[in-house]
Amino acid sequence: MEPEPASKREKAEAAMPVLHYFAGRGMANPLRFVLALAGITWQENALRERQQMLDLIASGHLAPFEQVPMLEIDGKYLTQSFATIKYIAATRSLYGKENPSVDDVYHVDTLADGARDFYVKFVPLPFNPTPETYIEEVLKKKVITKYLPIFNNLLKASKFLAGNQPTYADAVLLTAVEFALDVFGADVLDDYPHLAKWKEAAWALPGMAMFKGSANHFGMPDKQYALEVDTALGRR
Ligand SMILES: N[C@@H](CCC(=O)N[C@@H](CS)C(=O)NCC(=O)O)C(=O)O
Repeated sequence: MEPEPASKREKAEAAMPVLHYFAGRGMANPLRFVLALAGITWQENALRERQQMLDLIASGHLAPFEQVPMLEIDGKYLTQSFATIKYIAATRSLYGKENPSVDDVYHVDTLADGARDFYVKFVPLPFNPTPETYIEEVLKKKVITKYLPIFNNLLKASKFLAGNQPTYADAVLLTAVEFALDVFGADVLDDYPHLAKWKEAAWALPGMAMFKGSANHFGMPDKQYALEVDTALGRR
């Protein structure tokens, strides 16, 4: 096969979305899962040093809140992870219907916001000085017991959260369920058969299956990840 002309290749590379974040789950993971569901391939710009964060702030692309994740896509610089997720969902048809009504959008957004609330409870774990206590007192007693029964019930009547078509809410929930499984082990879903079945179906979706084996899919955050976040944010 003829090699692609440099200009064409450069253009394709330039068009590949870039996610600016740390090399780990954190606030970017729901967005990663939604990108995967949309079938989007992206590059990670892993922030490890303070200067990288300062350069991003200086570029103006983190305005107005000067926070990451920031996603470069469609010639735009998008910040605020859930505003970005909703942009992807709207532009890549992740509301489960071709022309969702305002009520359809509201319904899917509600489910995704609940899944986000579930997910964000795991985010502080690598920074907690007493993680075992946080797991026992917060995650086990308050978080798992609240969200797993709710999502299991929601999945009784349909294959995916908002019906028989996947939506971006499924991708957000999968981010949280993956974290719960990593912390508590496979048994955590033993009493939640609809959720367990849904999890298999969600991972089997075309974009998700490919993402799962890729370098953009991060495992449990470790001490090195926490160190890099603290360094890049100037907290140490
Ligand atoms: N609501 C924001 C929160 C993002 C956030 O808290 N980012 C942190 C890193 S995980 C950050 O950039 N902190 C720097 C700062 O707030 O100055 C989102 O969902 O994107």
